[in-house]
Amino acid sequence: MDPLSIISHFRLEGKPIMAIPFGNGHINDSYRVKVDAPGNPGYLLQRVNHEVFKDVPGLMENIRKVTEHLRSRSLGTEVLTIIPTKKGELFIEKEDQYWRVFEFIEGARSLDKAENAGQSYEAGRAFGMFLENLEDLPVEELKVTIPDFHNMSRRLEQFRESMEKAISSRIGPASDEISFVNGYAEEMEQIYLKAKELPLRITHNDTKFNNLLLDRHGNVRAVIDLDTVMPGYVFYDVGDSIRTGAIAADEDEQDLNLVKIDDGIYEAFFNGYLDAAGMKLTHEELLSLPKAGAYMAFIMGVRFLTDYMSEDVYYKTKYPEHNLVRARCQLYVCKLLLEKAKEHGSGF
Ligand code: ADP
Ligand code: GN1
Ligand code: MG
Repeated sequence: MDPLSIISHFRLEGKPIMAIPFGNGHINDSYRVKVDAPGNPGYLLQRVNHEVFKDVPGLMENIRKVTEHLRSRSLGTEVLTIIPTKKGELFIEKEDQYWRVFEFIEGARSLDKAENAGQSYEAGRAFGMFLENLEDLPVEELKVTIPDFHNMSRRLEQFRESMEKAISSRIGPASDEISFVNGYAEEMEQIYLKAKELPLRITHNDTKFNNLLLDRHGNVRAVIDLDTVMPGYVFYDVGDSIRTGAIAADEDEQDLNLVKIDDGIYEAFFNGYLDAAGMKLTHEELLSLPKAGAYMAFIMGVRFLTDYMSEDVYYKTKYPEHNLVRARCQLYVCKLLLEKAKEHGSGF
């Protein structure tokens, strides 16, 4: 369906004049929509990936609750604003495709990794505040939008199932990555089993660095991509930011010599997160944090590898080996972050 015909169903100010594909997300299709109303920054139209998110009404209801709750707090950041349809719905369904609209936050950037420690501190603080500000929204109020999203046991099971069905031309080039996953599977699963004792809180669950909008001074304008906000553990959020924000390379870097931890950025993220939310965390939660980045890098490596074996059905890819390259990089990131956690003598 044409985005411009879809957008006409929403309650906009002005007349839409163009819809341009936008952003670097791997899941949804996003368009920046410009309108002819003077001074209006326009809108972000998204086709929600219904293969990934089976319950779009539940997901949109989650976002409504979370954004309303955040708006009622005194925040330093902006909150996503849902634009309803002309009939007052949170989304529209046309030909089994689901569309929604947010106000466009203008003059902000999303970066794939932090450029300096200042940005990283602010990112940590923003995600910490996100946790803190949602503390009094009961966890049970939110639907689980993707079951077992960061469940290591389930992700490893899916990986093994994909291996059974994979064609040999996909298994051959991935032999090193398959060995790495098999070698670390038990250690990583143990972390998950221990995590199940931790308090279940409302977490974002997709805190990669480009799910923040920053202003030109490196301050956070908004936490975005709220599709996976649901019950989770704090170390998921800390880990996903660390594996993306604190590595001096892209998530899909092909030259592993360029993949390094930036210690200043790494420490700054923890400082920011703990300054905002540290007082709320239990002793066990604090103990879980040093290995968080390694855990999340490993689970992403497993998921990218699973998708490579399944011939790229989940993530958007730019070339045939893209998922393998992503998996290779993330498993390497896992190795680096695990070494760092062990240096610090992580007790989790
Ligand atoms: P995906 O699930 O595909 O990652 P996101 O919700 O993260 O989708 O959106 C994709 C990109 O669009 C973001 O990385 C960001 O650059 C941009 N974006 C998302 N929401 C807004 C918004 N309200 N205003 C401006 N840019 C946005
Ligand atoms: C996806 O939607 P996006 O691009 O922010 C994925 C995350 C992965 C990430 C890897 C719903 O995030 O879990 O960490 O790609 N989101 C979903 O880059 O699967
Ligand atoms: Mg995103």
